[in-house]
Amino acid sequence: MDIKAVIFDLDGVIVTTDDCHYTAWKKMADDEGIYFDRKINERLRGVSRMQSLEIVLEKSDKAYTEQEKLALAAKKNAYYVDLIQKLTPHDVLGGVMKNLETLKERGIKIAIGSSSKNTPIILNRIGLADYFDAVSDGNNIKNSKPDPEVFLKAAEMLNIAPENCMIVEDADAGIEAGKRAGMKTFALGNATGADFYAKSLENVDLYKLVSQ
Ligand code: B16
Ligand code: MG
Repeated sequence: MDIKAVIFDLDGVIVTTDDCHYTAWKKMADDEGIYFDRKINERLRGVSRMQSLEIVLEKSDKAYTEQEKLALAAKKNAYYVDLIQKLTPHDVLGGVMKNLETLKERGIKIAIGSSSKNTPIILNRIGLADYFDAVSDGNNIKNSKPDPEVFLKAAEMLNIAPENCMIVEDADAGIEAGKRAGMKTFALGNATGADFYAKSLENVDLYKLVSQ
């Protein structure tokens, strides 16, 4: 493999914000009397805020106007932003810092490729705001995962060809995006269909893998 950069998804890979997303959607759905559970929440991983809302509303009989939908998404986001204020560097997932440090030391570029518009807040809270060589997120893309745009933008920012990049993802939508971008893919947790897989980054040496 000739990997020169590793692009990390944020929610569910670097930090445990996936649970904050669940709690915030659940609260919004309960307010509206809409059924929502963790199984439905799995379908929201890596998917944009408005597309996530459409999935949540599948369980509702009410026809919401565009304006009402925007208000519901804003309400969920307010709950979510409130929850992520409590994040600290301790919430960075196991094995992440060790891998980031080794890749950096050995000259492999590291980037964020996240669908989230809250990426800057999260990186600030966990003390990694200036740590990555590039940050591509929900604020600079038109199409969210499984579209490859967020990863292609990250590669462009790094000035590295897509075939020399590997993405690390916890969502099927993200793995599909990485494949469509022409990159190597590493799946974590419940994500499937990737070139490589691990339950978490705890016992993984990404540098060793990419330098093979
Ligand atoms: P926001 P990732 C994604 O982040 C989340 O997995 C997904 O659940 C969320 O809907 C999306 O970000 C948008 O987030 O509402 O904060 O803009 O996994 O691509 O880092
Ligand atoms: Mg994710």
